[in-house]
Amino acid sequence: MTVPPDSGFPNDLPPSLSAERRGPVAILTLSRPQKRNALDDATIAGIERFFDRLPDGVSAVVLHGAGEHFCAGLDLGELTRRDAVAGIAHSNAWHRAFERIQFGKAPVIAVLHGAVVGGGLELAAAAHIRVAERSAYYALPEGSRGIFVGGGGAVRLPRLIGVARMTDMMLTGRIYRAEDGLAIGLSQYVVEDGAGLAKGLELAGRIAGNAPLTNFAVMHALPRIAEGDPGAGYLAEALMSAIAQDSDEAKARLQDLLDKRAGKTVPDR
Ligand code: 1HE
Repeated sequence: MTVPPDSGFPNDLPPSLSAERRGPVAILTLSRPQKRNALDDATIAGIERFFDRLPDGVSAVVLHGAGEHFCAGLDLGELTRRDAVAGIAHSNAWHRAFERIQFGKAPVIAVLHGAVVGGGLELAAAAHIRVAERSAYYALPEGSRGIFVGGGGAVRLPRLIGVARMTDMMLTGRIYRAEDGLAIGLSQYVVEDGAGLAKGLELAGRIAGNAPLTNFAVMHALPRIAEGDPGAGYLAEALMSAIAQDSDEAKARLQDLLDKRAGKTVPDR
């Protein structure tokens, strides 16, 4: 079983992926635990299709992995000899798939456990929020395997942890455990083993309750503003903010707060 028939998900996903719908939240599971969820070409193409054709009404996605590990990265069994042109095409296929995650229709929460290595870390980096169970660990074994990242890691990982830390991971094979990954920005949350999916679903539920325009602005405007020229960023921010606050939904939500119908901004006890 990969996809329930009435879920609205593409019915041509590979067996290495399974998808489930819980109201406004979709769960995509890397389902090849016998190969530690290594990413072969069919899985990468399936990820692209899944995020490209996310059904209407899905407002958040939780991505996780079956078995003991989130993902062992590139399927090394498929790393046959490719010439440079074929190698570029292969890398571009990963770029396309992961772009659909980062700049798709709905925020994505990656729930991480066990190995989050190589292409698995590149996949996780394309998500908007990462929840790590204590068992999670991060590495870029490409360095010791004589290759280089090819799934967008050179672009996304320095933005999370800085060029110096990524350089160290690649040159020395350094492995970060979950707690250290939290400290350096690889994940935003660490939870106990086995609690990741519940945490991911809780966060997805909150995200799905946001105004759609807010989620759009955070996914599509924020990273471009943060990485671009500040002058253009202030302009884009002003426009985005004006559009968002002018929506009926924003007005209703702000009125709820003024009328004491909305929750206050206070930390959990
Ligand atoms: C695999 C892969 C894989 C496992 N491709 N088959 N990634 C790596 O360099 C990580 C390589 N994998 C490992 O270090 C370990 O497998 C793990 C630490 C992730 C898990 O260890 P363990 O003891 O639970 O499993 P295992 O016994 O090593 O592997 C179980 C099976 O999964 C075994 O196959 P089997 O047929 O002998 O049972 C392994 O061969 C298979 N397997 N990992 C293919 N990666 C866009 S560029 C990205 C570049 C990269 O990602 S490079 C990093 C690649």
